[in-house]
Amino acid sequence: MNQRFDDRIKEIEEAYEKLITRKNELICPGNGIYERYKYPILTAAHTPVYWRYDLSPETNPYFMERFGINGIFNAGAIKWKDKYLLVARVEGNDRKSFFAVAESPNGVDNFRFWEYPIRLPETDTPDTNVYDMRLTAHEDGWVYGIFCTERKDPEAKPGDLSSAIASTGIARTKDFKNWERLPDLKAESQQRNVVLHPEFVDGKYALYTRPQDSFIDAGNGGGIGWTLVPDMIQAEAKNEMIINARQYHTIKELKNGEGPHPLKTDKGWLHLAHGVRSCAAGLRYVLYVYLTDLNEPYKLTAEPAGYLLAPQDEERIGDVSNVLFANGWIADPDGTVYIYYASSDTRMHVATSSIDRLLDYCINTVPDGYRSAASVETLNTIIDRNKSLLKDG
Ligand code: M1P
Repeated sequence: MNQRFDDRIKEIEEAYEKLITRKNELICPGNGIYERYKYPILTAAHTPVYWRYDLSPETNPYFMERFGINGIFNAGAIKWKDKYLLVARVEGNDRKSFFAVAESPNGVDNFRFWEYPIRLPETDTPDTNVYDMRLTAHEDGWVYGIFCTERKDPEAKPGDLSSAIASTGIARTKDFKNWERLPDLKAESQQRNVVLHPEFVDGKYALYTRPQDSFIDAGNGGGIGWTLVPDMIQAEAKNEMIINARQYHTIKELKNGEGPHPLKTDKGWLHLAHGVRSCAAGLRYVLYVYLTDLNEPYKLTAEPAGYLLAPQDEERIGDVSNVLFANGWIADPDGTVYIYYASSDTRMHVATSSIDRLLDYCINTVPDGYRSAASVETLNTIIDRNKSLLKDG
């Protein structure tokens, strides 16, 4: 009999169950474009107790953690068999990330991890770290998981233990348990934030890319790119064309990257992306949307000024503070959109909106005028119109 063990296991399992089954609450009235929710939907504490602890009083008499989880963030998302699935980036205390599926019956709470994390096959050059999977149920019948694979830079000088190479890993599945690993995307530059478009374009697979000069810096990378590849088994990014560029003094001045794959709407492809700028506090990551042509998804048709979502309150703080990042969203048949976003490389949240609202926001919000005076003009137009309405009313 080990009373300490028995008390601790009971306390920890009860707290876990309470956390997992907690009902989420909408934060109202919101800004009309989307609503946030009160509680994060996935945190390190949402990982099963039997992942973190050895449950045997013989080998773990103090009932202590044997495998620490540091954070859960940057999850891909998909609706599958009527369940909302997130393929989350799980980062252990050892700084290695891996993927694990968490499932919810309603998309906003009660997310529960499947028994085991994903056992992702490696290529001949093993990945040091894998993260940020984007899921695409492609019209070819496979669900693709495209992710970043990071390895030490073979050219790093002796003593430089930080330089790394970011490439794009590709895997596919039909059940989220068994994954087939395909060769990494061949590209001239380092790549992160690569996303597969769900439909063939001109009979080819279409990829959103993010060419970058080095592991962190986009450098001359220019923005979100687009490339067509004849097949995913020997995928190579050639003739990348920038479809959503970075701009001076905007939310995406330093770099940007496609989020999840765009949603098909009757007004075009609706995209979610992140934009990064530099400031005294470091890098600030926010989320924004843009719209492209239905038949030519590489042609920009609308882009509101500024961000859709930026870190607020506790979202501002975490392992990498002042960061919102999204690589998953789900559109239900009734038009509800679940935006899954991570804050500060630490935890996952959800915000809800609808296709109609996001399109209205995208099309009817004035684009960036790139000058203070242009912003004042936009604001004055709104005030003038409202003043005449108030007078008439
Ligand atoms: O730390 C913020 C994000 O930094 C990277 O994103 P990007 O390549 O656009 O700068 C990624 O490492 C991402 O996982 C991380 O959330």
